[in-house]
Amino acid sequence: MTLFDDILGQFPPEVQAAVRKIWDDLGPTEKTGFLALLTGFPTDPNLMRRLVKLSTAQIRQAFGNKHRVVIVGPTNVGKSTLYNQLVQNKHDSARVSPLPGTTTVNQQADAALFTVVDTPGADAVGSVGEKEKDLALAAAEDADFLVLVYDAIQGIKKTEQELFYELSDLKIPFVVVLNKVDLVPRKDLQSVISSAAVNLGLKPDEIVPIVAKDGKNLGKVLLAVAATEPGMVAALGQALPEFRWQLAWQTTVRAASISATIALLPLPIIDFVPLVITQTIMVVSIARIYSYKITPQRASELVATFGLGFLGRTLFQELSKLGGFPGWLLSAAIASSTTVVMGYAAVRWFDKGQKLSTDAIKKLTRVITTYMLDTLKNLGKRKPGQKGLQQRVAQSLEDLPLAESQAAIDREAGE
Ligand SMILES: Nc1nc2c(ncn2[C@@H]2O[C@H](COP(=O)(O)OP(=O)(O)OP(=O)(O)O)[C@@H](O)[C@H]2O)c(=O)[nH]1
Ligand SMILES: [Mg+2]
Repeated sequence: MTLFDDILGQFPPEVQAAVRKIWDDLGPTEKTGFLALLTGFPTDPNLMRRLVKLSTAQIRQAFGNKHRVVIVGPTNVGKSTLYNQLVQNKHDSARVSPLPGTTTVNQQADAALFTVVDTPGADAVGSVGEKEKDLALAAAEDADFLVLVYDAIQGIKKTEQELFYELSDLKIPFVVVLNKVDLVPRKDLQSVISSAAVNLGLKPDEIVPIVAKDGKNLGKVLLAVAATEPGMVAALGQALPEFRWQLAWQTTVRAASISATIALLPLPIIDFVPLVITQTIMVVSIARIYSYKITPQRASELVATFGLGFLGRTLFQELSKLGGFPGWLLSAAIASSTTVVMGYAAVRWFDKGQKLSTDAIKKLTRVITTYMLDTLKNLGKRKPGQKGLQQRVAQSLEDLPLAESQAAIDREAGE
């Protein structure tokens, strides 16, 4: 048995297949680095299991290689228009027209690692458009991710509903977008979205309103892809440089919320070993978003050079002296804030080749720790559950005003 099989055997059964698949796709240097990372996990098997379970999505993001996004939906809803927005090369553009049935065959275009597929309308009733529907469904079955497009004016009726069930039965991650919202009067938009959601059995915030014609909210579509399918994040970042910061931020938030829950594990207060692993995987992911080649070993060296583990311990000691906060809350706030700063430092490094100054690191860590303590303190005195804490931390970080743009956080860091 190889070392890898040995380690894999300790993973929870539900993640073994996913990890095996990732493993098979890795090159030799990545394999060595990945093993080195895994052997750094705590030796207590229960602890290790919990950590691996927490990090599976992250691992998929750092090492996964999925890249086929298929756009599907009824006829004339704007699928080809959306496709053209995603395609980088103008000569790959699809034909768009007000006439239903414009697209009759599947077509695909490459954008770096990222392949987008446009399909004909898939809402055939009876024999009209049957061939087109079959083509669209065949492409959908082969997808890593589906973008389901509907028309805000046409709404979701029986045919649209049936198509939705057919596609969601494929068990492929998807996002639902409601196109042409420019044609909906502003005051009606919320109710149009709500009724589409009701008809699809979704929550309103699971539907992304867009204007494919001018690209409005395209970023939200991509972030939805990244949120549901971590294996796609790197491909998205490489294909669409203008969304890198948002993707990196989303990656950071994911890692930071995992870091916070590590603080709930029965470890010696603020044990940074598992944190370093989470942060290393995050750094590998961010590197991939910026098309920067890095091995897991090199990433963990980088994590060490920023010295955030040390800073976290110091901060923990300082703040515990003040009293007023339970230990788990302090650890959670510090673990998440140091992870955020690490993520930002990684962005600066991969994006601009600049190392964040020690002062900037200290300042940002303090600001974000204070913010986290502030937003988490009303969780109460009782230790929250893992899921609850993870969600709260993610939500707080999504609301963090600093994170609106890279420029905003640059300013706060004084860089
Ligand atoms: N107002 C408005 N019109 C749009 C928008 N997106 C697409 N359209 C228009 O809707 C019509 C259909 O667009 P297509 O992109 O061809 O739609 P499709 O889903 O590919 O259509 P088929 O290939 O026929 O299934 C065209 O006239 C587009 O200009 C939008 O966001 N707002
Ligand atoms: Mg079309």
